[in-house]
Amino acid sequence: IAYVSSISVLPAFSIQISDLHIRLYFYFTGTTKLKDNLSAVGSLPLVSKGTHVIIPLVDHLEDERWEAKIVEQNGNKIKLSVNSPASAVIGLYGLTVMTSSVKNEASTAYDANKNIVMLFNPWCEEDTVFLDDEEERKEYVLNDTGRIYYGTEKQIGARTWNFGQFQEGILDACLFILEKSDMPPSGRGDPVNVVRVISALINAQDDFGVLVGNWSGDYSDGVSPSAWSSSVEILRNYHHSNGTPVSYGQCWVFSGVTTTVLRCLGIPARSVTNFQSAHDTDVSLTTDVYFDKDLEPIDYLNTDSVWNFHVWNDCWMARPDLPHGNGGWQAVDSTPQETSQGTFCCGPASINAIRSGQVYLKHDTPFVFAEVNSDKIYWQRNVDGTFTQFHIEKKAVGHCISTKAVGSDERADITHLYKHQEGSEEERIAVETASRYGSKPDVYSKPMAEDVSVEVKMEGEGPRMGADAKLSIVVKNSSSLPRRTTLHSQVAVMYYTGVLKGTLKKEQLPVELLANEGWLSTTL
Ligand SMILES: *[C@@H]1O[C@H](CO)[C@@H](O)[C@H](O)[C@H]1NC(C)=O
Ligand SMILES: *[C@@H]1O[C@H](CO)[C@@H](O)[C@H](O)[C@H]1NC(C)=O
Ligand SMILES: *[C@@H]1O[C@H](CO)[C@@H](O)[C@H](O)[C@H]1NC(C)=O
Ligand SMILES: CC(=O)N[C@H]1CO[C@H](CO)[C@@H](O)[C@@H]1O
Repeated sequence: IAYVSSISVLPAFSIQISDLHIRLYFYFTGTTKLKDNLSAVGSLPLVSKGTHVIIPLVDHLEDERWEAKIVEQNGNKIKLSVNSPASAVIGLYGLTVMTSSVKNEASTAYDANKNIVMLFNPWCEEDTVFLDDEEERKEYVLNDTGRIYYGTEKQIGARTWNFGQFQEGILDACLFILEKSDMPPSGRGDPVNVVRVISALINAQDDFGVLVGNWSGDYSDGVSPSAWSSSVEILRNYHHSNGTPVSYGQCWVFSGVTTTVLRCLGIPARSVTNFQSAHDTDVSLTTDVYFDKDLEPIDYLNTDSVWNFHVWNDCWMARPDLPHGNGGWQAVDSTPQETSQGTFCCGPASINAIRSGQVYLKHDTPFVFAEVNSDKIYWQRNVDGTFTQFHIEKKAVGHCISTKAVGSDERADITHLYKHQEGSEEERIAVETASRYGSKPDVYSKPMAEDVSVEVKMEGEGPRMGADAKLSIVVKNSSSLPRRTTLHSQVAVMYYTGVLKGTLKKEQLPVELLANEGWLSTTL
């Protein structure tokens, strides 16, 4: 979407406009610094890369091509309308207008003194980011404020966030971020590439990106992650310091800044919160908990964790690179957790592919799948050092996935977009399909005796700060025979990131289930 208001292109000699040859050249510069000397950085605009565009003058503009047409003529002033194709490389362009007289070979070049910015266009049907709903475009592209959810699924909190994508300096900061990436300009017409690069550059890890993550609890030499409520200051600080990473962020800050940058570049985007969000460290697509033979947890193996909540982004685009049906919302996660192809970035992963367990569709679908729909699998070490699974929790992960509703400040629950109804046949098929592509493909191949089930129930709203927590453990037998077993229970406190702080209570109780349904309750 480029508008050049007025460039004076007055021929130095007096001739009739009908005698004039006009030619427009668009140069993709990618950066303001390059405007004056393109050869200095070795990225000369090339016609073959779509970064040097020669625009013909035509009588009728047609869609999907670079063309210009005279729309107004007044004395020796003319006004041109310029068409660009939807696939045009986004970023900064320079413009040169060449005029020459039909009778005279000599031509004169005029450089526009303003840069032109090309953005993605969700209003344009041919554009990959086209979004076919005016209310949704107003929310996901134009709304500069929003809400980011946090807390626990029992006590969901909402934080008002100022995305500020139209505030002064923000577009410049976004273009500066693109400029910092090594992405060749010719790749910038494709929102899949652009979103992937942005997810890498919002975190400072490995590329001096925008924000440094810190979960230590001590933020004395920076700004505490919970003190931010706007992306504006963060992006301005980053740009004004010529790319010095800003301290500190956690997931909601990474997500808020990502929403700003994507909306600013014309890609529909929203911040999304997942409660009970798993972090799978070994691409097993399961959340694994390891115990020794006495059922003591083996801490150094227990690297997978479940966060109270985690915030990432959805962005909207077609996916011509994937099989049909995978366009629409795509998950992208800028919080540095695991590397993808050697870089801390994640996505875009089609949420349709996540829902159906088609984790082999790029990018990073296994990781996002595990965040929302992995089973929690408990393993016990055998005498020979191997592990046998002895319990599966199928509903422990991925609850109340939330985003701000369109056109209101209400919370919209979008869990159904990420996963089928918990426990439904479709959901089980998705989980088992996904795990076949993970590092433990045989997890579901051996049926386990599942006739004794365990459920932990929390009374009321769940634990509150400073109050007692009451929970009960219900053990049920659904077999036709009596069952004898041992109940190992352990109560621990954790940070919201799933990192263990300490153990409060540990117990082993023999349980005998005779009658229809044995049960046992313990409270803390
Ligand atoms: C542009 O940069 C190149 C390479 O650094 C240099 O040789 C050339 O003189 C510069 N041109 C101008 C107009 O500054
Ligand atoms: C987190 O912040 C503390 C204090 O502000 C600092 O000492 C520590 O190095 C930071 N950690 C990281 C990973 O930046
Ligand atoms: C953004 O959304 C809120 C809540 O729906 C609404 O009150 C506000 O007017 C919207 N702002 C814009 C600029 O559309
Ligand atoms: C031996 C015994 O009592 N078995 C019971 C286990 O529980 C199921 C129903 O939950 C009963 O049908 C069995 O009779």
